[in-house]
Amino acid sequence: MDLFENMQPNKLEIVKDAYLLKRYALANEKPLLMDLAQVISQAPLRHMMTKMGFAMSAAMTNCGELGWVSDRQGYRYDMKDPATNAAWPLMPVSFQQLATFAAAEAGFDDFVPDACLINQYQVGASMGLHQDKNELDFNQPIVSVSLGVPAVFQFGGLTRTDKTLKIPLVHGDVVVWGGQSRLNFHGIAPLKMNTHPILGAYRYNLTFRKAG
Ligand SMILES: O=C(O)CCC(=O)C(=O)O
Repeated sequence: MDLFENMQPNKLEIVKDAYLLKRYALANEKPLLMDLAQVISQAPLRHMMTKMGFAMSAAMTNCGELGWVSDRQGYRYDMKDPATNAAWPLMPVSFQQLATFAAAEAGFDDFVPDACLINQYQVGASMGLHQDKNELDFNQPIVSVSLGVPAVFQFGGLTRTDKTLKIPLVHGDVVVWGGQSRLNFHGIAPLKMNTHPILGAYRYNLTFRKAG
């Protein structure tokens, strides 16, 4: 049976308080992609280290007041890019607006993110199941934008071993979760080889959070 049977075509409820907004980011695609390139040129993508000393599979950078970083000391938000000791690039207006509007579309009004983590996946790259728990206020939702080649988003429950739903994501899709699903485990299955006409062999993900 289709996971999203009997739903509106563009706004699909994944579980309570979690929505997939199909192709939602395409309305403002051009500025979004230009701003993405600009942010990456200011704060280049890099493979951060885990606490255990392994390089993360996705390459990452950030924009906004706070950036998510990982190194041998663990995960945290930092106002500065540890590679340069400079502030992260400002969050572009196209990013802010997309996050705020998408959150409202999913029922979370007045979301103003202060952190945008940018993940770049190449073929084979993945993100293991995890919870987003470094933020101060779990009443704030998470807005996650997919760009580039398709991927499979895994969305589970409140424990790591809960069954996960497998949600195919394509360029422009936005997933928003909060409320009862704010702390659900989620991840990305290894990226399959593919090519996007603008972004090439890569998938980019923008994850917006109110971290501080
Ligand atoms: O790439 C994605 O769609 C998910 C990213 C994610 O879960 C994260 O950055 O915490």
